[in-house]
Amino acid sequence: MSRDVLLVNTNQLRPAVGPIALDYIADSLRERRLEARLVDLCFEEDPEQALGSALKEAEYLLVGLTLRNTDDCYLAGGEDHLPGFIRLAEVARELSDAPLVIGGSGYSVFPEPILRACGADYGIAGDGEAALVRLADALAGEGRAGEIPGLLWRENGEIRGNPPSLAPVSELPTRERALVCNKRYFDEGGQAGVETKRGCDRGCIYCADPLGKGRRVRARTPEQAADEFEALLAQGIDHFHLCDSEFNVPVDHALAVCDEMARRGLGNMARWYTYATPAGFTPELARAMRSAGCVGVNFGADSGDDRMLTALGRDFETEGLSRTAEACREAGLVFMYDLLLGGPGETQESIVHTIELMKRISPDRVGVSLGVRVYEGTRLADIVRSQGPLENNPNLRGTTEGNQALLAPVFYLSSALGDGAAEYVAELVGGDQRFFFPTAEAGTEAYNYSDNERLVVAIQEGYRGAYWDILRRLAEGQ
Ligand code: B12
Repeated sequence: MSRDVLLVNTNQLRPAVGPIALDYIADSLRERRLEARLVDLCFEEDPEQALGSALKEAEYLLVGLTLRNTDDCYLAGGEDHLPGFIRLAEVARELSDAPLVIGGSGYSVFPEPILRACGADYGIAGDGEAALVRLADALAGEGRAGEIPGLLWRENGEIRGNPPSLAPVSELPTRERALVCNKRYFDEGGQAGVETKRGCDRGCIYCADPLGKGRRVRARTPEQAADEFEALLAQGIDHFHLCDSEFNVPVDHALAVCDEMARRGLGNMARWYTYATPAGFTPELARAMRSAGCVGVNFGADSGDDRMLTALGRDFETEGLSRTAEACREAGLVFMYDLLLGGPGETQESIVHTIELMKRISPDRVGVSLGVRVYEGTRLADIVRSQGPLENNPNLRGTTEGNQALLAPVFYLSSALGDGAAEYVAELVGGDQRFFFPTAEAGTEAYNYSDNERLVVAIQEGYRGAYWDILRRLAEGQ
């Protein structure tokens, strides 16, 4: 029986973001003497044909498809990636008898409905490394599938599933990052991803991260994190984006990673960006991050109105936004505040407070999302359900008919804002260059990384780094 596993990257968005998940899974398969092969549809002109050829080339123990994004999660964008993914799963089904397994960050938000929709044999929700190895073993006749954490399977016409794994990630093997062509992603996507921890214990009412990654933070050791940077530096990559939900949760681990990187002199070689929370973002941490090579931080600020911060389940106040800004400026970090407007309780008044505060604090960039994607399993979904049937809910935009699982893109946009919410925000922003806000002239490309031609061209011309920072430099002529 074949011991080859075919891993398929189905994400074709531009700029190209590397499927680090498949690198990680390959490292775990290799440890068990299973061979991972990759078909990366991101770089294929004709994805269906490329998938078909790979399937015909060999026999596989299993075929694994990754689904990174179900949609662009952006009301102004409105792209749904699921139909394309389902089509690829159908092609795999038609052309191969190997068991078909799906996983990924997008998949893990809706494991049951997506498995139902795409006809695969198995799904793995959450962590994929150990689970896929155990499934491969079981399919090879060495062990049982029934108890694998995160596994979903079909039984008598029903879908059954186990809760996802919350096992420590420090026990996973060394990350060699050898399956994916990370250098090509760097050349065409401007950066490589690195994960120093998994999971988030914060209580934001809308966030999907804890669904896929767990509500407990599980960290790599600082040495493991630094080793992974070194593995990618050795491949000729020197700009990175962390794939942690929030780098500074918990702060102790963030400081320890920075110390280890600085100790190895990586601060002079690697330039990296990350997400972080303003809660507990101290001047000491900002300095340590800068010494470790961090150049830019994207903070999920959400709102500049204390009432809204509480409503969204955030654990900081607007005053924390001013302090965080000072800490970044002092340390020489470029920073962006991401806003999430339109959530439960949002009013024109709270939006005025927010935009005014942003203009006062003046982060290097402010990202504005209007409308909050609703995910099953979040407190926001509970709020939506408590407001009655989706179809009649005046606070919802997007697909409200026949979308009980919330799988098709659907967004919360407080009805208190009336019909002209986007125009209202645009007026308050007033064309201020620091704000990424889609307008009729600029289009959603102004701030949506899923198929963004401006970024693709800039990266071809040599720009590197976080996309918001590339867009900033483009606007400032740097
Ligand atoms: C970092 C990040 C970014 C960075 C990426 C930087 C980089 N170079 O990697 C940037 C800023 C570029 C970005 C952009 C976008 N992102 Co983003 N991003 C993240 C984040 C924080 C981490 C993703 C990651 O790499 N995690 C680490 C890897 C190892 O985890 P993983 O991919 O989930 O893989 C594990 C499992 O899922 C599983 N698995 C994965 N594949 C497979 C396959 C098989 C067969 C199996 C069995 C298992 C399996 O095993 C893996 C290892 O355990 C996540 C949220 C989160 N905390 O995960 C959002 C997230 C993935 N992003 C999201 C979105 C929406 C986007 C954008 C579309 C936003 C936009 N409109 O512009 C773009 C898309 C860009 C693109 N080209 O794809 C959403 C997707 C939600 C959804 N409904 O699908 C997420 C979940 C955030 C959220 N909560 O809303 N993103």
